[in-house]
Amino acid sequence: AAIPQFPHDFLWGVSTSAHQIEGAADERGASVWDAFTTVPGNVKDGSTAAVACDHYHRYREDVALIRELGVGAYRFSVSWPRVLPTGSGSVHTAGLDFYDRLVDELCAAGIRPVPTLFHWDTPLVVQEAGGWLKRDTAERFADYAAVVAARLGDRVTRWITLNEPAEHTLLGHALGQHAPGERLLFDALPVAHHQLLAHGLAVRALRAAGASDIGIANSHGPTWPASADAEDTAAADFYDILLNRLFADPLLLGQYPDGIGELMPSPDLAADLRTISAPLDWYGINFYQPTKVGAPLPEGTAAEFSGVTLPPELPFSPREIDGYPVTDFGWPVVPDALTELLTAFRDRYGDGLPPLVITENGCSYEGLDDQERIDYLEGHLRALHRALEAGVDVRGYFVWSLLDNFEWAEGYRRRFGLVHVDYDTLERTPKASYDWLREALRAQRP
Ligand code: GCO
Repeated sequence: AAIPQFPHDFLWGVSTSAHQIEGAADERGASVWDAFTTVPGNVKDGSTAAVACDHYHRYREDVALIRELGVGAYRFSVSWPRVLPTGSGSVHTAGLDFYDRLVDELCAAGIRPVPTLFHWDTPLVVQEAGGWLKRDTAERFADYAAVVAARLGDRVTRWITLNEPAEHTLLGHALGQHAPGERLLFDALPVAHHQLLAHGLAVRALRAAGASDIGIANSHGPTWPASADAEDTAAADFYDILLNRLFADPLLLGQYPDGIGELMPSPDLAADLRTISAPLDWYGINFYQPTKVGAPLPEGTAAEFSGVTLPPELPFSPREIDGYPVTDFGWPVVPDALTELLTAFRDRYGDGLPPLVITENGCSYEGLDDQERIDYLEGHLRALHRALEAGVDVRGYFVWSLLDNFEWAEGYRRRFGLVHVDYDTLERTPKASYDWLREALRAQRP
């Protein structure tokens, strides 16, 4: 079955990230993920992204795959340590040249390049100087944004500053299950503030370079209380603040959720919030699943969800969402939650909400004949269309991901690609979902 008719100027795309697909780690500066993956146990299959999909050398073939798919845009990320090996100072020319060639290849194929400037691969030198716990990193990031915009800004108009600062804060700094492996719990909150500040300063740098189409991509999902009991609804509300509002409120309302602001390290919080809430041209949402949350489990056991183990010290505990199919990753498939999320965003942020773009949506399943991925994508596109019909202003949709790739702490075990990658031969093979999406897009009226 085809998918509903979307507006004729709806932006269709696919998403990837540098560390997850590029490889060629020996041709760039080190990042926190290179260091993290060398520590035994950090990556469940013991792998690293030193080679990954070798996109760095095979990008022409991958651009051809994007072109044949028929999407109009490609969201990738620029590796900060590939452009500035120590995070600042001298530019690694060969690194910046790679993105120059990639953008030219995309433009020649009639595909709009949509670079994300930060997708978790902080230069290791920046991390060793304090990383996102240090305010100065926000300034370094803005300088890096200016370097990239100066080189690519004549062909790139649509920019994304950060990818999922919420997950990078939670997994990378509060729980230590992602790079840089800090287990700070609530002492990780400054990481949120400094990423938001970096975003605001980068917006300023991009506008100074002439950019006129700027967004951010953050992970969001509805948080459902485990029960109507007060302690469960309070826990779900708290998780909603940490996952959703901690970032969206400063960006879209210019204020932190109640009680959070005074926890943030800032010489002048009001001034920082003015920088953070610089007007956006659109807001990107990465959506995968809803989360069910309740009060901490009585026995205080750590609770596992979507591959993440939350320690008993946190004032909430995730709960299984049963009654729905689950992906190979154990993530529940609940398309209606996307409609719920988007209408809730519209209701919460009202006029403060710029146009939305789904910057990531996808699922992990094995196999080339991936009917489950077709069902997942079709279900979520129908749910997205219901949000459009309810009046939510959504302008685009990007599938995570073009290629099977390095799935962070899971290594290569989780396959999110429309295209299969054989990691021994690096051969790409389009899956059934690739063919399905290509036909579905052809059926969209121009
Ligand atoms: C992100 C995401 C991706 C993941 C995808 C599946 O940060 O945008 O984490 O990098 O690969 O969400 O988990």
